[in-house]
Amino acid sequence: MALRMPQARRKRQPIRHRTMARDRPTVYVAGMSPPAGQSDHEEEEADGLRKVIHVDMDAFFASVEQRDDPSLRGKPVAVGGSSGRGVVAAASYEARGFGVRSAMPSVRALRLCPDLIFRKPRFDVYTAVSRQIRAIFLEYTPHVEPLSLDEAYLDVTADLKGIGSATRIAEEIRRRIKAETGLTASAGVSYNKFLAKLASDQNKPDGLCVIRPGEGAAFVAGLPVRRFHGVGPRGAEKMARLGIETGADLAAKDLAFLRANFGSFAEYLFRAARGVDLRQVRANRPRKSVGGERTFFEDIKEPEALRETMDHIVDVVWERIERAGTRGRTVTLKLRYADFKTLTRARSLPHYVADKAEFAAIGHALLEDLMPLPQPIRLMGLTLSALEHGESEERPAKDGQLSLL
Ligand code: TTP
Ligand code: MG
Ligand code: MG
Repeated sequence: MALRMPQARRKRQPIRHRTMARDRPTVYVAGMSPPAGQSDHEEEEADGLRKVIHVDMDAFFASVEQRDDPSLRGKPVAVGGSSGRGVVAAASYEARGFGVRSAMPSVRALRLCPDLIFRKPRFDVYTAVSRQIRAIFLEYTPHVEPLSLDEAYLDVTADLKGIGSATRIAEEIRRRIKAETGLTASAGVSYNKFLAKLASDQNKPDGLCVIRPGEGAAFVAGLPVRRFHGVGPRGAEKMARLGIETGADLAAKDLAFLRANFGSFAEYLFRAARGVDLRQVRANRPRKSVGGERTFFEDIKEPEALRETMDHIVDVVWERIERAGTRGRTVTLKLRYADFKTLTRARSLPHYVADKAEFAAIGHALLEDLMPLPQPIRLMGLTLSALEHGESEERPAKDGQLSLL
Protein backbone atom coordinates (compact mmCIF):
# COMPACT_ATOMS: atom_id res chain seq x y z
CA MET A 1 0.00 0.00 0.00
CA ALA A 2 1.53 3.28 -1.07
CA LEU A 3 1.98 5.84 1.61
CA ARG A 4 1.50 9.00 -0.35
CA MET A 5 0.49 11.88 1.77
CA PRO A 6 -0.66 15.33 0.67
CA GLN A 7 2.57 16.76 2.05
CA ALA A 8 4.65 14.51 -0.18
CA ARG A 9 6.22 17.44 -1.97
CA ARG A 10 7.13 19.29 1.18
CA LYS A 11 10.77 19.96 1.75
CA ARG A 12 12.28 16.92 3.32
CA GLN A 13 13.72 17.27 6.77
CA PRO A 14 17.07 15.70 7.57
CA ILE A 15 16.99 12.52 9.55
CA ARG A 16 17.85 13.21 13.11
CA HIS A 17 18.50 10.70 15.74
CA ARG A 18 16.24 11.61 18.58
CA THR A 19 17.26 11.41 22.16
CA MET A 20 14.57 13.40 23.84
CA ALA A 21 14.10 13.79 27.54
CA ARG A 22 11.44 11.24 28.40
CA ASP A 23 9.54 13.60 30.64
CA ARG A 24 8.93 16.24 28.02
CA PRO A 25 5.82 15.95 25.86
CA THR A 26 7.02 16.42 22.32
CA VAL A 27 5.20 16.59 19.05
CA TYR A 28 6.84 15.84 15.75
CA VAL A 29 4.98 16.73 12.63
CA ALA A 30 5.04 13.86 10.23
CA GLY A 31 6.04 14.53 6.67
CA MET A 32 5.81 10.80 5.94
CA SER A 33 7.62 11.33 2.69
CA PRO A 34 10.11 8.66 1.71
CA PRO A 35 13.73 9.77 1.89
CA ALA A 36 15.91 10.19 -1.16
CA GLY A 37 18.41 7.58 -2.26
CA GLN A 38 16.78 4.56 -0.75
CA SER A 39 19.09 1.75 0.17
CA ASP A 40 18.12 -1.88 -0.17
CA HIS A 41 17.00 -1.91 3.42
CA GLU A 42 14.76 1.02 2.92
CA GLU A 43 13.19 -0.60 -0.10
CA GLU A 44 12.52 -3.59 2.07
CA GLU A 45 10.86 -1.27 4.56
CA ALA A 46 8.83 0.35 1.84
CA ASP A 47 7.18 -2.97 1.04
CA GLY A 48 5.75 -3.10 4.52
CA LEU A 49 4.81 0.57 4.82
CA ARG A 50 1.65 1.18 6.74
CA LYS A 51 0.50 3.98 8.98
CA VAL A 52 0.52 2.52 12.43
CA ILE A 53 -0.26 4.17 15.75
CA HIS A 54 0.49 2.61 19.11
CA VAL A 55 -1.41 4.14 22.01
CA ASP A 56 -0.52 3.37 25.62
CA MET A 57 -2.04 4.85 28.77
CA ASP A 58 0.34 6.54 31.20
CA ALA A 59 0.91 4.75 34.53
CA PHE A 60 -2.46 3.23 33.84
CA PHE A 61 -3.72 1.65 37.10
CA ALA A 62 -2.04 4.33 39.22
CA SER A 63 -3.47 7.17 37.11
CA VAL A 64 -6.98 5.74 37.45
CA GLU A 65 -6.55 5.70 41.24
CA GLN A 66 -5.29 9.30 41.23
CA ARG A 67 -8.20 10.33 39.04
CA ASP A 68 -10.78 8.80 41.37
CA ASP A 69 -9.19 9.95 44.63
CA PRO A 70 -7.97 13.55 44.39
CA SER A 71 -5.98 13.15 47.62
CA LEU A 72 -3.58 10.91 45.66
CA ARG A 73 -2.79 13.46 42.97
CA GLY A 74 0.79 14.64 42.84
CA LYS A 75 1.76 11.87 45.27
CA PRO A 76 3.82 8.70 44.86
CA VAL A 77 1.22 5.95 44.40
CA ALA A 78 1.61 2.24 43.77
CA VAL A 79 -1.14 -0.16 42.82
CA GLY A 80 -0.55 -3.63 44.21
CA GLY A 81 -0.19 -5.44 47.48
CA SER A 82 1.91 -3.69 50.14
CA SER A 83 2.31 -6.76 52.35
CA GLY A 84 5.17 -9.25 52.55
CA ARG A 85 5.20 -10.81 49.13
CA GLY A 86 3.22 -8.14 47.27
CA VAL A 87 4.52 -6.60 44.06
CA VAL A 88 3.95 -3.25 42.42
CA ALA A 89 1.64 -3.54 39.41
CA ALA A 90 1.75 0.14 38.52
CA ALA A 91 3.64 3.13 39.86
CA SER A 92 2.62 6.76 39.44
CA TYR A 93 5.18 8.99 37.79
CA GLU A 94 5.80 10.63 41.18
CA ALA A 95 6.72 7.19 42.55
CA ARG A 96 8.96 6.52 39.58
CA GLY A 97 11.01 9.53 40.60
CA PHE A 98 12.11 7.40 43.56
CA GLY A 99 12.94 4.44 41.33
CA VAL A 100 9.70 2.52 41.96
CA ARG A 101 8.74 0.35 38.97
CA SER A 102 6.16 -2.23 37.88
CA ALA A 103 6.93 -5.81 38.97
CA MET A 104 9.16 -4.61 41.83
CA PRO A 105 8.60 -6.27 45.22
CA SER A 106 6.55 -3.87 47.34
CA VAL A 107 8.99 -4.17 50.22
CA ARG A 108 11.76 -2.85 48.02
CA ALA A 109 9.50 -0.09 46.67
CA LEU A 110 8.78 1.07 50.22
CA ARG A 111 12.46 1.15 51.00
CA LEU A 112 13.06 3.39 47.99
CA CYS A 113 10.05 5.58 48.75
CA PRO A 114 8.89 5.40 52.39
CA ASP A 115 5.90 7.71 51.67
CA LEU A 116 4.62 5.47 48.90
CA ILE A 117 0.82 5.11 49.07
CA PHE A 118 -0.49 1.67 48.13
CA ARG A 119 -3.89 1.00 46.60
CA LYS A 120 -5.49 -2.33 45.79
CA PRO A 121 -6.21 -2.87 42.10
CA ARG A 122 -9.79 -2.28 40.88
CA PHE A 123 -9.88 -4.31 37.71
CA ASP A 124 -13.52 -3.59 36.97
CA VAL A 125 -12.71 0.12 36.67
CA TYR A 126 -9.61 -0.51 34.52
CA THR A 127 -11.64 -2.76 32.23
CA ALA A 128 -14.31 -0.08 31.85
CA VAL A 129 -11.69 2.51 30.86
CA SER A 130 -10.17 -0.01 28.48
CA ARG A 131 -13.55 -0.35 26.74
CA GLN A 132 -13.88 3.43 26.53
CA ILE A 133 -10.55 3.88 24.79
CA ARG A 134 -11.20 0.96 22.47
CA ALA A 135 -14.48 2.57 21.41
CA ILE A 136 -12.56 5.75 20.55
CA PHE A 137 -9.99 3.80 18.50
CA LEU A 138 -12.73 2.03 16.56
CA GLU A 139 -14.11 5.35 15.35
CA TYR A 140 -10.90 5.85 13.40
CA THR A 141 -10.21 2.35 12.10
CA PRO A 142 -11.56 -1.19 12.36
CA HIS A 143 -7.94 -2.41 12.49
CA VAL A 144 -7.41 -2.20 16.24
CA GLU A 145 -5.21 -4.80 17.91
CA PRO A 146 -5.26 -4.56 21.70
CA LEU A 147 -2.08 -5.72 23.42
CA SER A 148 -3.35 -5.32 26.95
CA LEU A 149 -5.96 -3.30 28.83
CA ASP A 150 -4.08 -0.05 28.33
CA GLU A 151 -2.61 -0.27 24.85
CA ALA A 152 -3.37 -1.10 21.24
CA TYR A 153 -2.00 -0.89 17.74
CA LEU A 154 -4.11 0.91 15.16
CA ASP A 155 -3.57 0.63 11.44
CA VAL A 156 -4.80 3.96 10.06
CA THR A 157 -3.44 3.58 6.52
CA ALA A 158 -7.02 4.17 5.38
CA ASP A 159 -8.73 5.82 8.32
CA LEU A 160 -12.50 5.88 8.59
CA LYS A 161 -12.79 9.65 8.97
CA GLY A 162 -10.59 10.38 5.98
CA ILE A 163 -8.18 12.45 8.06
CA GLY A 164 -5.16 11.07 6.22
CA SER A 165 -2.46 12.14 8.65
CA ALA A 166 -1.59 9.49 11.22
CA THR A 167 -0.08 12.16 13.44
CA ARG A 168 -3.28 14.20 13.45
CA ILE A 169 -5.28 11.09 14.24
CA ALA A 170 -2.95 10.25 17.12
CA GLU A 171 -3.29 13.75 18.55
CA GLU A 172 -7.04 13.69 18.19
CA ILE A 173 -7.24 10.31 19.92
CA ARG A 174 -5.06 11.53 22.79
CA ARG A 175 -7.27 14.60 23.20
CA ARG A 176 -10.41 12.53 23.22
CA ILE A 177 -9.05 10.01 25.71
CA LYS A 178 -8.23 12.94 28.01
CA ALA A 179 -11.67 14.48 27.57
CA GLU A 180 -13.64 11.26 27.95
CA THR A 181 -11.68 9.43 30.64
CA GLY A 182 -9.75 12.19 32.41
CA LEU A 183 -6.54 10.23 31.80
CA THR A 184 -3.49 10.82 29.63
CA ALA A 185 -2.17 8.50 26.95
CA SER A 186 1.02 8.54 24.92
CA ALA A 187 1.15 7.64 21.26
CA GLY A 188 3.74 6.53 18.77
CA VAL A 189 3.26 7.00 15.05
CA SER A 190 5.27 5.11 12.50
CA TYR A 191 5.19 2.79 9.53
CA ASN A 192 5.16 -0.51 11.39
CA LYS A 193 4.17 -1.98 14.76
CA PHE A 194 7.67 -2.38 16.15
CA LEU A 195 8.56 1.28 15.61
CA ALA A 196 5.16 2.61 16.68
CA LYS A 197 5.50 0.85 20.02
CA LEU A 198 9.01 2.16 20.57
CA ALA A 199 7.76 5.63 19.68
CA SER A 200 4.86 5.61 22.14
CA ASP A 201 7.34 4.95 24.93
CA GLN A 202 9.74 7.65 23.81
CA ASN A 203 8.05 10.73 25.22
CA LYS A 204 5.97 9.33 28.05
CA PRO A 205 3.97 10.58 29.87
CA ASP A 206 1.47 12.55 27.78
CA GLY A 207 3.76 12.49 24.78
CA LEU A 208 3.76 11.82 21.08
CA CYS A 209 6.61 10.70 18.88
CA VAL A 210 6.66 10.14 15.14
CA ILE A 211 9.22 7.99 13.34
CA ARG A 212 9.00 8.65 9.64
CA PRO A 213 9.81 6.32 6.77
CA GLY A 214 13.55 6.03 6.45
CA GLU A 215 14.21 7.07 10.04
CA GLY A 216 13.59 3.69 11.65
CA ALA A 217 17.06 2.21 11.35
CA ALA A 218 18.73 5.29 12.81
CA PHE A 219 16.18 5.52 15.59
CA VAL A 220 16.66 1.90 16.57
CA ALA A 221 20.46 1.98 16.37
CA GLY A 222 20.92 4.05 19.51
CA LEU A 223 18.33 2.33 21.68
CA PRO A 224 19.14 -0.23 24.34
CA VAL A 225 17.81 -3.61 23.20
CA ARG A 226 15.78 -4.03 26.40
CA ARG A 227 13.36 -1.49 24.97
CA PHE A 228 12.59 -3.76 22.01
CA HIS A 229 9.17 -5.34 22.36
CA GLY A 230 9.56 -9.03 23.08
CA VAL A 231 13.16 -8.92 24.32
CA GLY A 232 12.36 -8.61 28.03
CA PRO A 233 14.81 -8.39 30.91
CA ARG A 234 16.14 -11.91 30.49
CA GLY A 235 16.60 -11.55 26.76
CA ALA A 236 18.46 -8.31 27.37
CA GLU A 237 20.77 -10.05 29.86
CA LYS A 238 21.53 -12.76 27.37
CA MET A 239 22.27 -10.18 24.70
CA ALA A 240 24.52 -8.28 27.08
CA ARG A 241 26.52 -11.47 27.60
CA LEU A 242 26.89 -11.66 23.80
CA GLY A 243 28.08 -8.06 23.66
CA ILE A 244 24.79 -6.71 22.33
CA GLU A 245 23.65 -3.58 24.17
CA THR A 246 22.09 -1.43 21.48
CA GLY A 247 20.18 -1.74 18.25
CA ALA A 248 23.42 -1.00 16.40
CA ASP A 249 25.14 -3.93 18.17
CA LEU A 250 22.25 -6.16 17.15
CA ALA A 251 22.32 -4.95 13.54
CA ALA A 252 26.00 -5.89 13.39
CA LYS A 253 25.17 -9.58 13.95
CA ASP A 254 24.25 -11.74 11.00
CA LEU A 255 21.19 -13.93 10.77
CA ALA A 256 23.12 -17.16 11.34
CA PHE A 257 24.48 -15.82 14.63
CA LEU A 258 21.03 -14.70 15.73
CA ARG A 259 19.52 -18.04 14.77
CA ALA A 260 22.14 -19.91 16.74
CA ASN A 261 21.44 -17.85 19.83
CA PHE A 262 17.78 -16.90 19.61
CA GLY A 263 16.16 -19.64 17.52
CA SER A 264 12.87 -18.68 15.95
CA PHE A 265 13.11 -15.17 17.41
CA ALA A 266 16.09 -14.45 15.11
CA GLU A 267 14.19 -13.18 12.05
CA TYR A 268 12.15 -10.76 14.11
CA LEU A 269 15.31 -9.43 15.80
CA PHE A 270 17.19 -9.18 12.52
CA ARG A 271 14.44 -7.04 11.02
CA ALA A 272 13.81 -5.07 14.20
CA ALA A 273 17.48 -4.04 14.34
CA ARG A 274 16.90 -2.42 10.94
CA GLY A 275 13.61 -0.80 11.87
CA VAL A 276 11.73 -3.33 9.76
CA ASP A 277 8.67 -5.23 10.96
CA LEU A 278 6.43 -7.13 8.58
CA ARG A 279 3.72 -8.01 11.09
CA GLN A 280 0.28 -6.72 10.26
CA VAL A 281 -2.05 -5.06 12.74
CA ARG A 282 -4.63 -7.72 13.44
CA ALA A 283 -8.04 -7.00 14.85
CA ASN A 284 -9.57 -9.84 16.87
CA ARG A 285 -6.86 -12.29 16.11
CA PRO A 286 -8.40 -15.60 15.38
CA ARG A 287 -7.38 -18.22 17.85
CA LYS A 288 -5.06 -20.86 16.46
CA SER A 289 -5.47 -23.51 19.09
CA VAL A 290 -7.25 -24.42 22.29
CA GLY A 291 -5.49 -26.46 24.88
CA GLY A 292 -4.27 -26.88 28.40
CA GLU A 293 -1.43 -28.41 30.32
CA ARG A 294 -0.63 -29.51 33.81
CA THR A 295 2.59 -29.41 35.76
CA PHE A 296 2.86 -31.91 38.61
CA PHE A 297 4.20 -31.41 42.08
CA GLU A 298 5.98 -34.71 41.73
CA ASP A 299 7.15 -36.20 38.48
CA ILE A 300 5.04 -39.17 37.37
CA LYS A 301 5.80 -42.26 35.37
CA GLU A 302 3.34 -45.04 36.28
CA PRO A 303 1.07 -45.84 33.33
CA GLU A 304 -2.09 -45.64 35.44
CA ALA A 305 -1.21 -42.20 36.82
CA LEU A 306 -0.40 -41.02 33.30
CA ARG A 307 -3.75 -42.23 31.98
CA GLU A 308 -5.65 -40.60 34.80
CA THR A 309 -3.86 -37.37 34.13
CA MET A 310 -4.78 -37.61 30.47
CA ASP A 311 -8.47 -38.04 31.41
CA HIS A 312 -8.30 -34.99 33.61
CA ILE A 313 -6.68 -32.86 30.92
CA VAL A 314 -9.22 -34.05 28.35
CA ASP A 315 -12.02 -32.89 30.68
CA VAL A 316 -10.51 -29.44 31.12
CA VAL A 317 -9.55 -28.90 27.51
CA TRP A 318 -12.76 -30.22 25.99
CA GLU A 319 -14.71 -27.78 28.14
CA ARG A 320 -12.56 -24.96 26.77
CA ILE A 321 -13.14 -26.17 23.23
CA GLU A 322 -16.89 -26.14 23.79
CA ARG A 323 -16.77 -22.71 25.38
CA ALA A 324 -14.75 -21.41 22.43
CA GLY A 325 -17.37 -22.91 20.11
CA THR A 326 -14.72 -24.18 17.74
CA ARG A 327 -13.73 -27.41 16.02
CA GLY A 328 -10.32 -28.66 14.98
CA ARG A 329 -8.54 -31.44 13.16
CA THR A 330 -5.16 -31.74 14.91
CA VAL A 331 -4.54 -33.03 18.42
CA THR A 332 -1.11 -32.46 19.94
CA LEU A 333 0.25 -34.11 23.04
CA LYS A 334 3.06 -32.39 24.90
CA LEU A 335 5.21 -34.03 27.55
CA ARG A 336 8.03 -32.50 29.51
CA TYR A 337 10.44 -34.93 31.12
CA ALA A 338 12.04 -34.52 34.50
CA ASP A 339 15.18 -33.18 32.79
CA PHE A 340 13.03 -30.53 31.02
CA LYS A 341 13.40 -32.10 27.61
CA THR A 342 10.06 -31.48 25.94
CA LEU A 343 8.48 -33.41 23.15
CA THR A 344 5.26 -33.14 21.19
CA ARG A 345 3.39 -35.72 19.17
CA ALA A 346 0.52 -34.73 16.92
CA ARG A 347 -2.16 -36.49 14.95
CA SER A 348 -4.23 -34.82 12.26
CA LEU A 349 -7.56 -36.13 11.09
CA PRO A 350 -9.16 -35.67 7.67
CA HIS A 351 -12.24 -34.40 9.53
CA TYR A 352 -12.91 -32.29 12.63
CA VAL A 353 -12.65 -34.15 15.91
CA ALA A 354 -16.26 -35.23 16.38
CA ASP A 355 -16.72 -35.25 20.14
CA LYS A 356 -15.07 -35.57 23.50
CA ALA A 357 -14.77 -39.35 23.18
CA GLU A 358 -12.81 -39.03 19.95
CA PHE A 359 -10.64 -36.29 21.44
CA ALA A 360 -9.90 -38.50 24.45
CA ALA A 361 -9.19 -41.52 22.25
CA ILE A 362 -6.60 -39.59 20.22
CA GLY A 363 -4.99 -38.17 23.36
CA HIS A 364 -4.69 -41.64 24.85
CA ALA A 365 -3.39 -43.16 21.61
CA LEU A 366 -0.66 -40.53 21.38
CA LEU A 367 0.31 -41.25 24.97
CA GLU A 368 0.29 -45.04 24.56
CA ASP A 369 2.58 -44.75 21.54
CA LEU A 370 5.25 -43.24 23.81
CA MET A 371 4.98 -45.76 26.62
CA PRO A 372 6.90 -47.01 28.43
CA LEU A 373 8.32 -43.54 29.02
CA PRO A 374 12.11 -43.34 29.28
CA GLN A 375 11.87 -41.12 32.37
CA PRO A 376 9.21 -39.52 34.58
CA ILE A 377 7.39 -36.45 33.31
CA ARG A 378 6.74 -33.16 35.04
CA LEU A 379 4.16 -31.78 32.61
CA MET A 380 1.49 -33.04 30.26
CA GLY A 381 -0.53 -30.95 27.82
CA LEU A 382 -3.08 -31.48 25.08
CA THR A 383 -4.03 -29.03 22.34
CA LEU A 384 -6.54 -28.94 19.53
CA SER A 385 -5.45 -26.97 16.46
CA ALA A 386 -6.11 -26.68 12.71
CA LEU A 387 -9.26 -24.96 13.84
CA GLU A 388 -12.27 -23.99 11.84
CA HIS A 389 -11.78 -20.44 10.52
CA GLY A 390 -8.16 -20.76 11.60
CA GLU A 391 -5.25 -19.31 9.71
CA SER A 392 -2.57 -21.37 8.13
CA GLU A 393 0.11 -18.71 8.14
CA GLU A 394 2.73 -18.60 10.85
CA ARG A 395 2.96 -15.67 13.18
CA PRO A 396 6.28 -14.25 14.25
CA ALA A 397 7.80 -15.51 17.44
CA LYS A 398 6.57 -13.96 20.66
CA ASP A 399 3.42 -12.82 19.01
CA GLY A 400 2.15 -16.24 18.30
CA GLN A 401 2.08 -17.68 21.76
CA LEU A 402 -1.63 -18.16 21.83
CA SER A 403 -1.69 -21.84 22.51
CA LEU A 404 -2.53 -23.46 25.79
CA LEU A 405 -4.68 -20.69 27.12
P1 TTP B 1 2.19 -0.57 31.22
O1 TTP B 1 1.55 0.12 30.07
O2 TTP B 1 3.38 -1.43 30.96
O3 TTP B 1 2.65 0.46 32.32
P2 TTP B 1 1.90 1.73 32.88
O4 TTP B 1 0.69 2.09 32.08
O5 TTP B 1 1.66 1.55 34.35
O6 TTP B 1 3.00 2.86 32.75
P3 TTP B 1 3.55 3.54 31.39
O7 TTP B 1 3.23 4.98 31.54
O8 TTP B 1 5.02 3.28 31.39
O9 TTP B 1 2.84 2.89 30.26
O10 TTP B 1 1.12 -1.48 31.94
C1 TTP B 1 -0.25 -1.12 32.02
C2 TTP B 1 -0.84 -1.61 33.31
O11 TTP B 1 -0.69 -3.03 33.40
C3 TTP B 1 -0.17 -1.05 34.54
O12 TTP B 1 -0.71 0.19 34.92
C4 TTP B 1 -0.43 -2.12 35.55
C5 TTP B 1 -0.44 -3.40 34.76
N1 TTP B 1 0.86 -4.11 34.89
C6 TTP B 1 0.97 -5.12 35.84
O13 TTP B 1 0.00 -5.45 36.51
N2 TTP B 1 2.19 -5.75 35.98
C7 TTP B 1 3.28 -5.40 35.25
O14 TTP B 1 4.37 -5.98 35.43
C8 TTP B 1 3.16 -4.36 34.28
C9 TTP B 1 4.34 -3.95 33.44
C10 TTP B 1 1.93 -3.75 34.14
MG1 MG C 1 0.85 2.15 30.00
MG1 MG D 1 0.86 -0.88 28.35
